[in-house]
Amino acid sequence: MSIETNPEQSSEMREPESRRFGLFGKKSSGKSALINALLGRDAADVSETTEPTYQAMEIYGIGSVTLVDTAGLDSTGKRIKKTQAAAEKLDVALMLMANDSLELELVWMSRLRHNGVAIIPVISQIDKMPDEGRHLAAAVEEVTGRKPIRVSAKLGIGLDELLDAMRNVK
Ligand SMILES: Nc1nc2c(ncn2[C@@H]2O[C@H](COP(=O)(O)OP(=O)(O)OP(=O)(O)O)[C@@H](O)[C@H]2O)c(=O)[nH]1
Ligand SMILES: [Mg+2]
Repeated sequence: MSIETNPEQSSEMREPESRRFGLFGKKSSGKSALINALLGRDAADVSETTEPTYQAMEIYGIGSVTLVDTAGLDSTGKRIKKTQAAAEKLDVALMLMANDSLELELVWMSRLRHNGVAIIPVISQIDKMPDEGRHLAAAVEEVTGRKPIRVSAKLGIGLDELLDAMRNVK
């Protein structure tokens, strides 16, 4: 058995007990920026994610977690296949939504749930929205029955609430 000596290091390896959180959303929905905001440093590539990347972090109350950054849900070919493969090895999915076209997100949420993955719906980039994402959050809640967490990776809004949700997810 191999042991990860530096949990801060980006790695595909993980401690056996670490929970896996995958970040999903269309291209440019802010997945990598949110990972960086959660980690408090520039760890994920904010230009383009071609395949799943793995970052370890400690969350008080959970311990070590692995954040899996994925290619956009609107990717095609090899990229989306890798995202599909990554989705099968997750405990929790953060589903990022930054606009009101939600078809792909809804399909993926249903697929993930079917595979036993818990879902945390997230409205991202709320600093860009005139009402800070309230309307979009209400629409998502109406369709999914879940109240999304509204975040801005840029301004650091909603991160504590998101960490709470990550801590408390069943
Ligand atoms: N204003 C604002 N811009 C953001 C926020 N989050 C991300 N961005 C910007 O939006 C663009 C896309 O962000 P990324 O984090 O790269 O998005 P992504 O979902 O990882 O994109 P892909 O890896 O291509 O799928 C970048 O220019 C970010 O700087 C945010 O909360 N507010
Ligand atoms: Mg990215």
